[in-house]
Amino acid sequence: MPRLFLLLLMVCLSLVTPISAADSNGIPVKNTVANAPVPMVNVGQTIDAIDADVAKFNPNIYALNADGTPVNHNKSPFVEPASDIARDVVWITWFSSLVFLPFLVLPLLLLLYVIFKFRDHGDDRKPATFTGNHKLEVTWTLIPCLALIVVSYPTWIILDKMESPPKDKKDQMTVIVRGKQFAWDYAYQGFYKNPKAEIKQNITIGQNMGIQDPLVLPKGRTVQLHMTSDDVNHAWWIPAFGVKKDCIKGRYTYVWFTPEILGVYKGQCAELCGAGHGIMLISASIVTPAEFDRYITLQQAKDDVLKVWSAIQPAVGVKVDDKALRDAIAGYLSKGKTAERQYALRFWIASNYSTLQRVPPPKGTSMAQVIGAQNAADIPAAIKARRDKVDALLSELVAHVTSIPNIVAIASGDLP
Ligand SMILES: [Cu+2]
Repeated sequence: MPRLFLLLLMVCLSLVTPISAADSNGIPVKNTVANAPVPMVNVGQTIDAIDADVAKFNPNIYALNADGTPVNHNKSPFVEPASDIARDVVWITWFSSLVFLPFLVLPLLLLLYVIFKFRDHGDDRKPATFTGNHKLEVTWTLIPCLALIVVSYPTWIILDKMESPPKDKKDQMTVIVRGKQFAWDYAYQGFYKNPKAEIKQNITIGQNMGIQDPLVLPKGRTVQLHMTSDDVNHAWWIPAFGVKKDCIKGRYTYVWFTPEILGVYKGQCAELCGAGHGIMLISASIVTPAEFDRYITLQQAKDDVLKVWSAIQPAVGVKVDDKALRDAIAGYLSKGKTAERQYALRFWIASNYSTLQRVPPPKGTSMAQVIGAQNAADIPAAIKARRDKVDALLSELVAHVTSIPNIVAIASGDLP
């Protein structure tokens, strides 16, 4: 019997292949599904560069395809591991399961065998009366001990790795994560690649119109999340990244991982934290490094867009005041007219309209009334009309004041 155990143990070990099945960039060769472009249901809006950025930087995690399936589905680390840590966690889970599987299966088979073999055959045979077998007892104590040692060694290595971010900070970044009933704030702290630009790049995101902002991260750059809480205990958890950590008031916990696959990832607070715990959702969008640089540029112009947004999207039932809108856009441009800032204005208006459509309209009103449309079917056209209005005024005001050659390229959908 001990030989059988050993044999099975060896078979199990040989079944488990190393996790380093990766291409030359260290990216797993599987999971091509997640690299496919994420389709976006963005009713009525032309899928141009701006809308493509909105889908990446402000993905609608509630959006459904025409057949009712989610546009951005939940990704399991076992099917679509999306970080280095996730691949390690999945590997150690399968490895330990396979090592321990014989201890579940073999005693059951042995028990069944003994029950049938030595059952009462009705031939008056007496049961055996021997007790104890030291060799056997020592053997079946030692083999599980051996299995524990076999599993504990790689487990310890991975646990240690999860607690020890890579020492080379050159290609890393840090984000402070604050849990609060019932949302998350993210403060991008350090972009070690360019320390001089860090102060400029310090940005904080959280909620917009009550909708949780996603954590946007660049593919291939290690991120450290330092987590804390403003009130009760929460836990930040995105399964596909293989990380889950408690956020505790008054202290910092942390995780690190390197996102490896582009796409939108969904998670959830994993610590029962109150009445709104079930809707304390988490989302993350992994983008290319170039897209991430653009995201940071957009974030820096975000607050300046607020006045333009209030002018183009006044209170329910109030008409857009063209003069107020023109003044707001002129005010925005007075702080800078670069192609990036013009693009940022157009992006945030599109992004805010995408968010607005996810927010339930105030009681007694409809989404059509909020947008200023005749009826539900008219909503996309009404939004497009307002976006066109901003674009037209932007072109007019920029051309009026100074010549910005890129405005033509931007208007035709090219990215700055
Ligand atoms: Cu919670």
